Amino acid sequence: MTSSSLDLETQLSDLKTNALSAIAQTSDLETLEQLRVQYLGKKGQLSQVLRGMGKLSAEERPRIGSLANEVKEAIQGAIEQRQENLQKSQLEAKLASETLDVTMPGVMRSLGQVHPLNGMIDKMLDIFVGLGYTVAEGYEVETDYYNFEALNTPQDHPARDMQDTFYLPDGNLLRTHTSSVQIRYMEQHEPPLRVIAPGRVYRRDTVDATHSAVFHQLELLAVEEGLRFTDLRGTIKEFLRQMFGDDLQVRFRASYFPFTEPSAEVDVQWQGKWLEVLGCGMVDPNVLKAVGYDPERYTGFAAGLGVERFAMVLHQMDDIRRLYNSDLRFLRQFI
Ligand code: 2NL
Repeated sequence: MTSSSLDLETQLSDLKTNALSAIAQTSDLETLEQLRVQYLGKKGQLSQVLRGMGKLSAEERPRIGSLANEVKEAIQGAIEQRQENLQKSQLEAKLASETLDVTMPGVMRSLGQVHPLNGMIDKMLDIFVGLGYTVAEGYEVETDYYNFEALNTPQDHPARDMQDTFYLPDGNLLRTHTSSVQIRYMEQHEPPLRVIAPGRVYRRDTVDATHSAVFHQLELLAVEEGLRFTDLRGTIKEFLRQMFGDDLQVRFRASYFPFTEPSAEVDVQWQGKWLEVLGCGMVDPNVLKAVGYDPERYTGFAAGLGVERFAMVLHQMDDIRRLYNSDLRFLRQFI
């Protein structure tokens, strides 16, 4: 054995001892990687020692070679082992610091609620959809024709009084009822039809506890061969029964509307008093003619109601303005 082979043996054994001790003392993955480069890298300590192998004799070379291999594998193995341990303890530390208490209450979001007016409209739509009606919507700005003319209300009619309507500079107006929606619907469809039109309408009214210049209406319309006043009566009674409850007393009083003939106003017996809740009638033949229907073949019935009035009666409200000024202390009562 030559001195240089002994020398290399010692160097390799020292290298191994130092490396293993340094690896064992490492407490983070970054330093561990630095050690790998330092010992096993291309310019690392092991490569440097192996450079000395050139001086060895042919017999010594394989022995030192396999020794070097052993040292390399030992260091490699130690690094991998350490790496695994460090990764594992890092993960454990992370998990420990991020523990999640799945039994903790969540972050509550307040959901908001349906406004009593919309709640009332929803309830009405549900009832009429149950009776086979289709919901239709239209424009709040209307032409004179769709708001009045087609509804048997010509220019000189008392209901056309300037006082009753908001006119726009271009001659259009803010609709005073949702009947215009139904006129447009009839123009687009052939009987038989059942349609309801809910929506915002405008009247030139002075605002007080029971009047508003902007309010909500719901109108219904049915056109078919052979429809009679009893069909209207049965429909209205069923609607009111579902709104106010079973065993409701309902009264039809003769009345007048330009677009229906005959016409009636309907009262219900409520908390000991007769209360007017809606207007209705058989569609005037002139209205059917205006949309191109043959009034000899088809008859129709229609009704209109103010949604605010129903909300006020059913929720016992004393002032219509409470429905518009968004006071949550008031609105929260109607969940
Ligand atoms: C009321 C009365 C009513 C109608 C609305 C109507 C619609 C068409 C044809 C015929 Cl397209 N009539 N609507 C009929 C009778 C009464 O409303 O007091 N509303 C608040």
